[in-house]
Amino acid sequence: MTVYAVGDLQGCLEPLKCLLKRVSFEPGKDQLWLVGDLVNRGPQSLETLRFLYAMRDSLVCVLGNHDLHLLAAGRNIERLKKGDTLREILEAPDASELLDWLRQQKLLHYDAQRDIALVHAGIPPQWTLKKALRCAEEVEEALRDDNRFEPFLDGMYGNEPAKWDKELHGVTRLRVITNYFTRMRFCTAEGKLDLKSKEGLDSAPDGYAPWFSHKDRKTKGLNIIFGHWAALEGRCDEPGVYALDTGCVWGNVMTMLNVDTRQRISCDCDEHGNLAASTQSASEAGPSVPASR
Ligand SMILES: [Mn+2]
Repeated sequence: MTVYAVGDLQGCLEPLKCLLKRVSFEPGKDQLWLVGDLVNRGPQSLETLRFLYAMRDSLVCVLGNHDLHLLAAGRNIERLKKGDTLREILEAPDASELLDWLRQQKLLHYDAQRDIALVHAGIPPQWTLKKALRCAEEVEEALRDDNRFEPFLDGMYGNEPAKWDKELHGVTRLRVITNYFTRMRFCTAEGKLDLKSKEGLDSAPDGYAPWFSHKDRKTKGLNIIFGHWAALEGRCDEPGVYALDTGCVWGNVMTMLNVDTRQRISCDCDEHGNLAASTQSASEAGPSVPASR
């Protein structure tokens, strides 16, 4: 069995199919890890979700902010926004089956054998892995609980409080946890979030740094795969931390990491809709550039 992890799909199905083909992915034998943001903004959100659902036994999936937004829209808790491409899912005859599967997914996955974690945005610097897993479980339980699902979705939106406090309770507590795992980019060493800056490393507000670069980060030494931050273009200098969102939906490439060998490959669509692909050795940093460009 080989484990592959892929960056944010956002409804881009063809590049995903291209990558799976290139690694000769065998469902039932190999495993595909998804960093979340399976849908939205891209051209084939419904088809992507159906494709994944059909191979669900070969997947490990963590949820991203766009996936949670879809779940909220599916319960009429949040309206679709300009630029959302989720309506086709909500109006599909198999919508409830797809969304029921989605809400069973995790916020944080840890593979003990490989000592590697999978998360959409990141793990805040002040949390150990053990603490992070416990917090993720609190949200995962609310997602699966019919009585708590809608109150959670309703209370999930918002940037405050900006920082974790163990005394927090109810949906406020779940909101901070969810913001860490699904929306975080920059924070302070104590884990105070800035959710406004979305650009690259040089856009950090004073006193803030990328979640992974704080020197006292308690998950140092743990391998972590994350997505969400397209402006990093797949570059992350922190040892053992793998950035996989290479902005496929924004016209760039989709990146896949062989979790066992750490080799990266990527696929994109050129202007004629043909797929291009390239391979990069594990020692090179950053996303690979398609051979056609
Ligand atoms: Mn995201």
